[in-house]
Amino acid sequence: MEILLMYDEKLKQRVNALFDYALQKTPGIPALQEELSRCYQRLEQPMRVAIVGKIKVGKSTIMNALLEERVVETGAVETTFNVNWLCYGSQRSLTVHYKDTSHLPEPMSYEKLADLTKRSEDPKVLAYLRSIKYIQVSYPNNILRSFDLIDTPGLESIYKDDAQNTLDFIMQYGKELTTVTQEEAANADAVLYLFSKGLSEMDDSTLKEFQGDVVGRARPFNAIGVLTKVDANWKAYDDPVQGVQEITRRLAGSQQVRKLFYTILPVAGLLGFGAKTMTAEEFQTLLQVAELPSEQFKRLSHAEDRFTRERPDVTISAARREQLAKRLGMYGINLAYKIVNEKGIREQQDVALALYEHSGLLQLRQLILSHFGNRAYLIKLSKVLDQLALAFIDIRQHVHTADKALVSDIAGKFQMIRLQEHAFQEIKVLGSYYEGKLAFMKHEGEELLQITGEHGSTYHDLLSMPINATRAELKWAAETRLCYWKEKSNDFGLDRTTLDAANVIAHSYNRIVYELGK
Ligand SMILES: Nc1nc2c(ncn2[C@@H]2O[C@H](COP(=O)(O)OP(=O)(O)O)[C@@H](O)[C@H]2O)c(=O)[nH]1
Ligand SMILES: [Mg+2]
Repeated sequence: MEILLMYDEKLKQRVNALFDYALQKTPGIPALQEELSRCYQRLEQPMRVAIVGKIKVGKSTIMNALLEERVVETGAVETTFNVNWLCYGSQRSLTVHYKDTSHLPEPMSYEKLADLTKRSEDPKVLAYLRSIKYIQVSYPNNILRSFDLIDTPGLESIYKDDAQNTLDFIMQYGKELTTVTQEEAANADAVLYLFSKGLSEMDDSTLKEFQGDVVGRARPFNAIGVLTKVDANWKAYDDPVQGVQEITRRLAGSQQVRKLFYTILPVAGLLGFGAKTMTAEEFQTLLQVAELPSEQFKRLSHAEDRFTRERPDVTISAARREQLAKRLGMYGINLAYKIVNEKGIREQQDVALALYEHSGLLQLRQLILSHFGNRAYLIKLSKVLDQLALAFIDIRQHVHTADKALVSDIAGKFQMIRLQEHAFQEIKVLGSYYEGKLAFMKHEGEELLQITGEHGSTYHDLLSMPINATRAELKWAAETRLCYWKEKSNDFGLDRTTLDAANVIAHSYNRIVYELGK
């Protein structure tokens, strides 16, 4: 009994019929045929989620953390020189796509990936790397069954403490990489925007960096903000992910953010990735560290350079300590010390799980899957309709006078989908809600998310009913909510936008009542 699936199916049928009609009517307009075919195919392909943010903010680390294995390179600025486009495949493989489209895409062995993403000093290699548009990587990883993940080089940025080679690199390639990243963000169906800030810098001006071109096209329903590297605040908070939540919640509630992002989540990406991929050797080092007397550990673990220094009084080699710091960060090491010594947890799997739980990654992963995953078709369709609308204007200008009316007719029919389909009305209401324009109570806002499929698309999910609820019980629940929202849509003390929104929600319930009554 999958209701949204069913509505999605109906919507899909209508959209497909329109594409078939448009293709059949326009054999004499090649530019239109090409655009229509491209968009038609696009709807059949997986949703594309791009990871965007400044260079070195931790994009590739989050990407690997979501995949729960090391697929893309992380680290020095030079490591993310190209766009990595990951999609599901039963075997690991890669294909290089070039900027010059006359150069056909070229399959290569997966092992080439690291070389293809690292910048080289050799001018010949460098010229070759710059000729690449993106690297498509097929990989057998479960999350890629839900959507493609696109790792971007990042936006130009300079940090006070950047090393000279980083500054040189950014001076030389920053603009180029910024352009590439912006293009990917614009082409993706949905985007994760990463940013990282010190506590003292976390105010509304934080969001200035998001106002430019990059998020020009972000809509709350297809964009999530991620505050990463929050482990840097481990001295201010016992649990930094939880600690900064107060700040991210406040930010997420501000008018400015509600227009851009669905929400903002705090994450310690490095810790999440390290916990998921900890090796037996790293765990052994961790257990040895946990055996250090508390006073000595405190002195050592205060800062990374102290922790990793050569020390005659510590038997664990500096190299192994350094490896641990690189993989878990000082917060991760301090947390693991507590987990082992205070909670008495000593199994690798259990320690890793406890660390992961403090990274905020589980919440991010679940949000991406529910928020993007459950609305995939609609998010893709929305993007396609936007692109088509632009293409129609351009094509109409260039066709013979005799064909202009035909192009307009088809453009109009596509436009009607957005205007008529209830799912788009729901998205419009979601938009108003995110922008804070609706006079809704808290539970009403939650209900809006529920009924638009945030938590799943079965009747039970939409109505928030227990799994064993009967058809009659579901229908009764839908009728009750229908009454509630109808009444609200007639409350003339409310503003027009809120009344319209209540009407749309009432209609959402009405559809369920109708389907269940069949
Ligand atoms: N402490 C800490 N370091 C991180 C975190 N995420 C990434 N890093 C480090 O920041 C550097 C840049 O990360 P990377 O993922 O390559 O950034 P990208 O350029 O945005 O892809 C690497 O040295 C990472 O180990 C984090 O959550 N905490
Ligand atoms: Mg990167």
